[in-house]
Amino acid sequence: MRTQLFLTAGGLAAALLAGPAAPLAAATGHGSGSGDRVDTGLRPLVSYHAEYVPAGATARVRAHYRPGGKTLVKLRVRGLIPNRAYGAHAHQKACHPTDGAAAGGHFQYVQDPVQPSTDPAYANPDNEIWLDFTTDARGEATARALVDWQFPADRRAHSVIVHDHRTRTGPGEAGVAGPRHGCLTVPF
Ligand SMILES: [Cu+2]
Repeated sequence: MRTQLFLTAGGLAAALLAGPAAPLAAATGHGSGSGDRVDTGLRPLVSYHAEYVPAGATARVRAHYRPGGKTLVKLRVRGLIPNRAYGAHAHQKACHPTDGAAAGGHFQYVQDPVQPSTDPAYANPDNEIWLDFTTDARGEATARALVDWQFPADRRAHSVIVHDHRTRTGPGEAGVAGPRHGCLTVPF
């Protein structure tokens, strides 16, 4: 099964388009033993930049692993800068108290052999979990991501990182959203 992850771009597209019915998905599952839902509750965001993620900012992440094989992730934030756009994604590792880089790269369902990944064939909102948002006048926002897959049993995301700006999508810059300002560890 694993070898099917390393395909040409055409094969990759076919594997992604084939969705949950494809053999690729047969080896996947949320597998954490914690049921089909995750809910962090509203928790303090780890801040790496007090200007953009002020003290007292909070976030809540919920994930629902649907029976059909899709994953729905919802993000709610409070206490951020009003009327401001941020980028946000699910990242590979848990939050470090002071080092935003320690959360690693974005979780990718099909992994780009070239890391850090800026190839739109891999760094896109179908293969990663993107949760970009714009805050309202109170500094609050919600975002949701729906993907056609679930975390493999042996490989999953562990955090949501809040970035400086909206996520770019062009070749050579796909997935880029600027400095890491905040983080919430999520037991996906
Ligand atoms: Cu990110």
